[in-house]
Amino acid sequence: MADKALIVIDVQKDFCPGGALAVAGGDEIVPLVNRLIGEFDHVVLTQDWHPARHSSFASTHPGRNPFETVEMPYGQQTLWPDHCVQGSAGAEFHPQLEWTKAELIVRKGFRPGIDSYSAFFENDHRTPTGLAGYLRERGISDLTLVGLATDFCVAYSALDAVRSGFSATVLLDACRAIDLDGSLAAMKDEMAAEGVRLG
Ligand code: VGL
Ligand code: ZN
Repeated sequence: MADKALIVIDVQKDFCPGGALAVAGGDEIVPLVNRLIGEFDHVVLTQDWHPARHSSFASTHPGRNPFETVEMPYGQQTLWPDHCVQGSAGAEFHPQLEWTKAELIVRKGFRPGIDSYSAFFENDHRTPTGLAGYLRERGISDLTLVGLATDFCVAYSALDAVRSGFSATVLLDACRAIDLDGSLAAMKDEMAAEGVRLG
């Protein structure tokens, strides 16, 4: 039987209520995510991990505001409030997340000039994080994804998972969305069209 892993995306303080880029209800998923961590043999976490003055921060672009879009060398990029700065309290995992069992923590978004929503590739869709190789080498082919935010880092990760040859299920009850200009519906459609199972 295919080996399975739970991929827990960005369950960090800055994406929970009170955080710098709070996702509505982001903290509500923690009990369910903890239950899933208990059930899976293999658990991988991702951690959004930006240097100060990261190019995805609106504050880095004079005259720009959060949630606007800019053109970057690799394509369109949404600008965000400063969040998940390396070593800051906001970049820590949610205090109730039972993360100690995780076998790997993938940090992403650490290159100053490029954002990385996906756990597999940065936003140029070309620069790998190394996660695909790690999973393949370990014989893990069946992924269940949960976390924050459904329509950004979870969806990008799930799409890259199927495009990289993994099977991927997103458990929507264990995710919460930012939902910017209809992004949740758009990303759910795209995931379904590309073969991501939505559970
Ligand atoms: C995320 C926006 C910026 C996410 C990360 O985890 O979905 N969204 N950085
Ligand atoms: Zn980020």
